[in-house]
Amino acid sequence: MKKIYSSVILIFLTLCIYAEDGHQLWLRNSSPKPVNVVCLKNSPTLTIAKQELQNGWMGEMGTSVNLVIKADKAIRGDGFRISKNTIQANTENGILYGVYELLRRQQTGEAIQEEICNPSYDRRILNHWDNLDGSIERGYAGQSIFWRKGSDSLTITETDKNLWQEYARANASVGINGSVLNNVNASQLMLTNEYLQRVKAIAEVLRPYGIKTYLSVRFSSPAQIGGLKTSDPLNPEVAQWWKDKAKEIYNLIPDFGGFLVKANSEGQPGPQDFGRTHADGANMLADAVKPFGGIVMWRAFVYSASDEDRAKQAYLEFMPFDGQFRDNVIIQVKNGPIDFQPREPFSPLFGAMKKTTVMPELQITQEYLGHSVHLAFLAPMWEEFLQSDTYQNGPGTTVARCTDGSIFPQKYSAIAGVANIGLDANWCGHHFGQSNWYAFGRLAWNSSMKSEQIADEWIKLTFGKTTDNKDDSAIDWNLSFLSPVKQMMLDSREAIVDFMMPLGLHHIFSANGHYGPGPWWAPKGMRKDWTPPYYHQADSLGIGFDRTSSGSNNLSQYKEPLRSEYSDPATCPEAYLLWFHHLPWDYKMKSGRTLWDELCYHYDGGVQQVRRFQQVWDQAERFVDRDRFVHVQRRLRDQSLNALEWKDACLLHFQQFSRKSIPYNLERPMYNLDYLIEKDTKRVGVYQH
Ligand code: GCW
Repeated sequence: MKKIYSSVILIFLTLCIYAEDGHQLWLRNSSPKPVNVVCLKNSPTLTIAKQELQNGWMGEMGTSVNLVIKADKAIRGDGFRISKNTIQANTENGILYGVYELLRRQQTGEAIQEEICNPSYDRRILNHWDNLDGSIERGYAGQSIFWRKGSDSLTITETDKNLWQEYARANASVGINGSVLNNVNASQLMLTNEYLQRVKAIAEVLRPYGIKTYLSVRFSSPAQIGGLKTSDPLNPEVAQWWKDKAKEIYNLIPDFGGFLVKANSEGQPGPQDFGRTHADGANMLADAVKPFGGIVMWRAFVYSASDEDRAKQAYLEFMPFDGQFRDNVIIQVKNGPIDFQPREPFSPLFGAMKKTTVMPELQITQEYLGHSVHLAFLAPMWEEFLQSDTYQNGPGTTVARCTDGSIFPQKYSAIAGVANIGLDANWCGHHFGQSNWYAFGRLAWNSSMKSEQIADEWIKLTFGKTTDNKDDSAIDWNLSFLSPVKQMMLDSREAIVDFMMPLGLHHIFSANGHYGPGPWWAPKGMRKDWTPPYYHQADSLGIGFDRTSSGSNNLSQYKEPLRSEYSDPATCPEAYLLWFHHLPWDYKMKSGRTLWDELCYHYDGGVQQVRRFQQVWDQAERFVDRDRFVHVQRRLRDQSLNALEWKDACLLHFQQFSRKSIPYNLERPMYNLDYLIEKDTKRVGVYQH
């Protein structure tokens, strides 16, 4: 009997050790040592800071840690000065960030010497594309954590509050200090009092963690819910309606951040519906929130069905208004000029708008990078973007420096990421999707961080083991787990570029959810710029979009020397070649291969790379708990299959134009094109999520 009991206990303990559903994210530390925290002030935020230290201290046992709020000119905004046993900051939030930094360093074994850490951007904001019925646009991790449908949709439960608190804590631990709670395709209901009451409740949970709440607003709200005849921004009653609404919101949420607006874009209402401009619309809203210290983030994601190259349109629409926006308006610009593709050059608006505050918008959710199926670590993509040189004020005018306030005078600095969070136990669908939430926070805090460092931290925090322990098992862990898994993460985005759309190809997705390939997809009557052939332009002569002066001349929107460098195929980086050029199939590449052969090598290389990722992960089995191991293993298998579909679909489709054979040393196609097209049309298989 005794024996049975002990085996039951053993099984139970084993299950406890092994049952990791990922809900703890990178905050898994559970064996703290005693610590004595000294802080002369008290507040909800400081209480959290103290508790975090007590619950997570891994430094010397019994140390006294001082939390000191004291003005210091070298510390900016919510920055902090950190040392082994003191955190000093100008603000309470700064103390909290310092605490998380100290704990992170203890856990990862990183050195702690006295140093000041200041944030790159003042506002580090998540954009949730969450609808009020609980669904999430481009969300792949379940329903919304904020909204739900049904008769109890507005009831606030303890479960809701606990989840919001966990969410707030995770954000604060990486420095995120803002959340836009609803989709940019906004419902007018968002601004009704019953929904605002729920916003108030959410804001109350987020506040002690230093997070401001923002809302996306629908421009036609005055007419739709305010009983007005129009929503014309120059109509005084409309302006007054927004002022009153702002007042109502600030009464409920005194530290409310402001509005995010998608206007006259993809069917959303906006000032142009009334013959007014983006500046008219944004300024009217800015005036409404100004007395309360609010901001308006006005999106530049606009493109009409005109014949103009889509990549040029945002620049054409917004540049004429440079300098005409109020100082509390920020123009929110997606990293690339089209739409969150696996690789895009930076949008030419960065650095070009010199008299207007501009903020980058990144997409954390993997709309175009394999949803929650593919393993895609996005820090390398964001690093590439933030460090891109715009040359707008001479060499070194990187996107990061154009937007963080170090070059242009600006009252605010901000960066946004479209969240990948939902009700799934592990928050992000894919366990590795968490690394992108983490990476966004880290880069928003310090835009010059290297992807390698971010991956290193994240793996250590998420999959265990500290490095200060130099015994054999730690060495083994570093060599056999940390290194290969880190390399896999660092290579993962490029692998996706290779098997989906290498050499500057873009937007050749099936319309079917932006997951699988669809280079052929062009139904009659469809808007041209919503079909892949518009982007790849494959014909018997070659492939690619000519954006030089002989084509759409999108390159005229970039500053020299980039314009000339990119205009000449010989000096244009090959990663952007077909983004800017239409080239013959036998164009000679740097490798000496023809363009066609090079394309084949990239597609094949991407597929082979995912198969190597499978090998890396399978060898990682002994270091990972069962649940998370199997979860990632299955997804890598699906990714491998999807990669093969991409390769076969694209090469077989383009081959109809190139009429060249796939180099014989490469793996042969395994699918028939007809099958893949039919599969796409019928929406079957892995396309469903
Ligand atoms: O990437 C596209 C998406 C839309 C999204 C839009 C936008 C919220 O496919 O789902 O709408 O961009 O950014 O507004």
